[in-house]
Amino acid sequence: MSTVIEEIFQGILEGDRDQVVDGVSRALDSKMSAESILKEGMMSAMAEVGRLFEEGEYFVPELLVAARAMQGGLEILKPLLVAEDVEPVGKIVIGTVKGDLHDIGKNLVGMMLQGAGFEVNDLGTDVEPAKFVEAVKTSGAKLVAMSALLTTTMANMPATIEAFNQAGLRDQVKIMVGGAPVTDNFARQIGADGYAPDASQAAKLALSLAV
Ligand code: B1M
Repeated sequence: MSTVIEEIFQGILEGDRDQVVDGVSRALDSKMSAESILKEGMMSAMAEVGRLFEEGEYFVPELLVAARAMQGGLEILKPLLVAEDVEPVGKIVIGTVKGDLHDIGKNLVGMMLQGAGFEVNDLGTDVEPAKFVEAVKTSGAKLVAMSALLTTTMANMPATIEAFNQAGLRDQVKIMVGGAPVTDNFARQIGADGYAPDASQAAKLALSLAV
């Protein structure tokens, strides 16, 4: 691991937003790609934070400061991941399902979708099924992306699909799902139209569903 990547990694582990922001800026100055900074420095650090939490070394406050530091780095990378001045290829509604407050992965997916040319309507976190339906009605979006990070909140994915059924809109939208506990098999079981394991594959999937 290069020194600057190590600094970004440590900055996230220690919840030091300034160190992450500074490290990401310097890594970009030294011509590292946004993708490698994201993967090697930031996502690997978040995985380590999760491991430390699982082992009882970290608690929720450490998760929160790590997330804040990660968001600081993402703000700098965002312009490089998001395409500007391109004709939208379609509209997509995205959100983290009801009961779930995790938004870093969902935000990354949103950025990649924007990078792929989608107009993204981000509903945020803890999104009720009815709010997804309402957003599709008002925006006319043909695609919906749901994120869940907890095994307990995954159940709100089929509940949201059911809300589209109830509203008579299921045939008019393609629904894709993702997030750490979500699998391709789960996506099929709940009747989603697609599953993506990470943000760049989510953008590819959205493009294939949009045609
Ligand atoms: Co929480 N948390 N957390 N947490 N947290 C996890 C998810 C956990 C795995 C940690 C652990 O135990 N190892 C665990 C879940 C266990 C489980 O359900 N199996 C957990 C827990 C238990 C909890 C609480 C219950 C803790 C508590 O209160 N006791 C609590 C729940 C709160 C709630 O949501 N109601 C909680 C709270 C939090 C914070 C709020 C403190 C914070 C989130 C802050 C924020 O998001 N703004 C937090 C964090 C930071 C984590 C970990 C450490 C990191 C998550 C993250 O941002 N990863 C996480 C451990 C881990 O993931 N290893 C953990 C980086 C991100 C880039 O990856 O989100 O996976 P990810 O997104 C990826 C892919 O999954 C995919 O693409 C992304 C980029 O490649 N993807 C999609 C995501 N969404 C997609 C949608 C798509 C497609 C792909 O649509 C098509």
